[in-house]
Amino acid sequence: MYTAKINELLKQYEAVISKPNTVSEKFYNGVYDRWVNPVLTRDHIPVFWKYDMNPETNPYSMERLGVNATFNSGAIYLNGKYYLVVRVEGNDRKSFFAVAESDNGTEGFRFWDYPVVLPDTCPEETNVYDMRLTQHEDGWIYGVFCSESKDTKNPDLSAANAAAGIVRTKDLKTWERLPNLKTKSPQQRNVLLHPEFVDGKYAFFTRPQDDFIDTGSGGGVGFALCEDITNPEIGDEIIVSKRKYHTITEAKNGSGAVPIKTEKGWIHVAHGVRNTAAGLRYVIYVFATDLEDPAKLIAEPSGFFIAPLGEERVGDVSNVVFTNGAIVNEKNEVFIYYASDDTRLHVATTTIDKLIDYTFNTPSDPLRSPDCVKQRCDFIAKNLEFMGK
Ligand code: M1P
Repeated sequence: MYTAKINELLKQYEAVISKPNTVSEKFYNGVYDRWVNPVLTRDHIPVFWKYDMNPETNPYSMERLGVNATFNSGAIYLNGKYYLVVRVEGNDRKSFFAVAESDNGTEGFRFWDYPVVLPDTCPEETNVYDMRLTQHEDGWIYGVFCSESKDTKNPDLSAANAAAGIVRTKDLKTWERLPNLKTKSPQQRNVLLHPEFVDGKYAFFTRPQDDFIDTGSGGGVGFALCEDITNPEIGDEIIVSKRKYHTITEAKNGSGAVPIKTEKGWIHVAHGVRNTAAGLRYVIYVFATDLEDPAKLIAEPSGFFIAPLGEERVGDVSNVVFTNGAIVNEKNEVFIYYASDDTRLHVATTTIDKLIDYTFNTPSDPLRSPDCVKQRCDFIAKNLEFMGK
């Protein structure tokens, strides 16, 4: 029925999907485990998404519609299964969303037969990416993503506008598109919907930015309330996690996974960006906000939580790790899905207890070298005393 080559590709695909994953023994920090294999790569894309399977119309078994990358994924746990809404990027550079499903969250992710078909309600929209999935207490699952359009007012061919697109679903199959979020800031990316009402209103974590790439006057991760999700608009944004000079968030930062509710506060796994001679470096960091007032920062451990390591350092956009999805299961195990280099998707696992310990017992950044030295000396001194030296 198929050519020999297509049969071989189908076998290779099944081998990729069924490859077992294990915790990496090369990496230890006590905070989380890294896993040896990425959970999704472009090799996880079904053969029939790329190849015309019919030998009559594809006698050379030629790839017709290639896929370049599978990365930044929203994540949700439903009925004991782990679902990712993945950013899939075709060879044509356009991204789209596709659902991949696994029984255990660390291996065996298989894409559903068709990608997500979003209602095409925005004629100017050219690209969509980085969906955050929120299981909201109103009963809907919301997907908030970047809706990118050409900036037609700017003669620069690369000039673009980023806005927060919003969809909702009950089953990840049928999606209702709501209007894009209206905000005072010229552009928005990395926006997510908080899972609970705050003062009876919908609450968004935002990332105000003046420009498509540069956040400019945008001071960091923002927060604002919204009266009506079907006509979504926010007013002034309070900056919750600030960009700071000479830190991992100096150039920009942005929300990542939907905040994780714990007994001590909402834990956010976000990203921070700094500039280097080799270009931007993206790392993942953590902060926590108050249970009663989710706009109030209550902890921000110093430095990065996850930085690109080993093979994670090289890809289409090197020196990048990025997250927009995490899952907590009924055993309080935490699965943080993070992509490296806009190329592939990995998982890091930990537990709620460890995440709380990390978030609330890691010292904060003293912001200046002399104070960092003092912080480390105090730490060493306590250890030496404990060690009897
Ligand atoms: O290329 C790295 C990341 O760049 C953007 O993130 P930010 O808005 O913080 O700059 C996003 O486009 C993201 O998808 C991408 O991974």
